[in-house]
Amino acid sequence: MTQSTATAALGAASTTVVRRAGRLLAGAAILALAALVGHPARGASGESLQELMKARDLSEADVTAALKTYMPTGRHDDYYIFASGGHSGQVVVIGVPSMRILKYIAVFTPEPWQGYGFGDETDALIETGDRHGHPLRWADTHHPALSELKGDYDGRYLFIGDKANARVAVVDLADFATKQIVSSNLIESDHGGTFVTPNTEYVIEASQYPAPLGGKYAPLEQFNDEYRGAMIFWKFDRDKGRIVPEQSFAIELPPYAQDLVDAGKLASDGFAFCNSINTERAYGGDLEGRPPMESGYSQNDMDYLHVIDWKKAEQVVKAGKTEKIAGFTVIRLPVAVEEGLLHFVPEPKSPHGVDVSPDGKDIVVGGKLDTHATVYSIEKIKQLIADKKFEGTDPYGVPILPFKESIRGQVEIGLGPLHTVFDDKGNAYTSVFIESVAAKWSLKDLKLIEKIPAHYNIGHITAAEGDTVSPDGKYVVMMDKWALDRFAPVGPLLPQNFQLLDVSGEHMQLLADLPIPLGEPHYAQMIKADKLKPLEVYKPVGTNPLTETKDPHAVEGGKERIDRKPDGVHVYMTAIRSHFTPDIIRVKEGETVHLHITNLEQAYDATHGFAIDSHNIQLSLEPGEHANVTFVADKPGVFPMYCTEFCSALHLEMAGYLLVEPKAGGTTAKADTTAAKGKK
Ligand SMILES: [Cu+2]
Repeated sequence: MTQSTATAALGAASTTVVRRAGRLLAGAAILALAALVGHPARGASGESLQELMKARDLSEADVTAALKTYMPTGRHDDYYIFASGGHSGQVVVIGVPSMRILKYIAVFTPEPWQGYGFGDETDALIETGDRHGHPLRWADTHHPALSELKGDYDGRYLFIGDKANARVAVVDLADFATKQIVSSNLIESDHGGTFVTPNTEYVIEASQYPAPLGGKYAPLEQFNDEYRGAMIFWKFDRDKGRIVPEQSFAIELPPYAQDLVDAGKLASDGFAFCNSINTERAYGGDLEGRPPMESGYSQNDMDYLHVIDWKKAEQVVKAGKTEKIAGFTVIRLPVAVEEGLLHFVPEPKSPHGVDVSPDGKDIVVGGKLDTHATVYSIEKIKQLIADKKFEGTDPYGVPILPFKESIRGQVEIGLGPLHTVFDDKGNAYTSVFIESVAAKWSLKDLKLIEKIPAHYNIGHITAAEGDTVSPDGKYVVMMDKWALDRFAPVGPLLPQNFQLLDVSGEHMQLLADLPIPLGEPHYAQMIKADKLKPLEVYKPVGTNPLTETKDPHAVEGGKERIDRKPDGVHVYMTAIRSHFTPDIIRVKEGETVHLHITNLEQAYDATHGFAIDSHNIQLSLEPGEHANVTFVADKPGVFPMYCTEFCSALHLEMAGYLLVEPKAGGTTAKADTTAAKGKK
């Protein structure tokens, strides 16, 4: 047997092992599988599987996990995870089961590789997210939400919230690029964002820390009267793929520090559910004789689950029973009460996740300082509202439904339940922060089935299609806040850890750890890969990704030119392997330069970059893409420009010069040379 046929045979044998692994692995008898192949499987360097396992100190469970996650070169993952990138202001795209990072999507912050924030359009896009006149160049991306149709992910858009600055962004999954950033100027921070209604009619963003609505000032002593929360319903235009602020509205809420949200579906369609963590209305003051925020927030045994009838709210908006605050349409709190679109139900102490079951009948709440997952019944809640069976009202007149008559039951699952996701077999999976486990329990009987340890401090949890009306089961990912001892040490600031679980069998199995070294990836959603149909190239050539149409400045091959206009020098440039045309730009000191660059390539992955030294210019031009960048050539000098992607054998030669000639009276480089040679 020649070397190559032996390798081919080994490849075929490995494939057999993997296929059988999928069907037969009950107990992970890897050694027996190796024997099935006929001979012990051998690696390229000749070791048997047993020898490899011994040399690398791998257990059978390790090898099973490896077989379940290994992707031979060229094979694609079954799922995508879209995870918030935390402080980076980006989104992380991860393949499952391989747990390979596939992309960081630039959203709220400049990202040089994608040229995001370094050209006219993306720079302006980031600026649309500036607030109160302050440039914002960071974000705390928190909750990504995939667009839905009939309660299922449709693979078209992704929304992501910025907790720190109360902003929402829209990412188009055709090109994995950010298209829009909106903020209301109504609220100062959010946490309950983003969550979508079942047909993505609205993208929901709920405030977190109460403040006077609309960016006004009011002293903390007026907290109860002047400070407020709000839930914003951003209207989404599916055809245009953009949020329509003019058709969006908010509902004013008491200052209870609203937390996470989920939209009802099927049995609970038309409702939104939101937790609150500060019905105490504490506002800190540890140096002023009041309890600190943490204890002030956690004195009551119960907070309030907010039950919001958004379909009724839509009618109230249509009827014009709204006010404008900071230019935003708001249903004021007394109107919300009067119209019966806001009700409270007590919920266990300091809750976090509120999660609607796939059939929409149950709403699961985890109380961080409690040991239960509490399961509310939408049927009971609707009946209590219809019967006006309230146990009282809060200080703002909001009716409170009786706790015991609103719930279907509680499951004792451990200390610190946070967030719950679902599989296709009627099971729920709850992250349990203080105990540091993921708990699997039965939605039907409300019985705990099994726990698996997290390493360490599990926050959120995500499941394959787990927020939809039809979850897939198969995989659950634990998002751990701590990662000590999981990875090679990298100084005091460690990555966070995503841990992939196989939940297809009787017992949960830990398959893989993925360090996320970029920010606290708060939450994620997992979608079946074949639901996405990403673009390969921009068509037609000259497309501006933000407008998704041919840019008015798009440049055709052969029509490259430099035009001097009243507003400056317009350079119409093309990029194609391996040159820019024109490759020399001559301007005078102080002139404004408008670069219009089209990548003429139509080959998949034929990206060119474009950078100019010392001008903070770096573009990424995907095949067919057009970008514009404007700058003032305020310093005389010679500035090389070059392609920043290794695009071809002559990539280094894909370069040119920006020559900024000094104003009259200045000194040119040529003059310097001649002077030095004494020929002046
Ligand atoms: Cu290039």
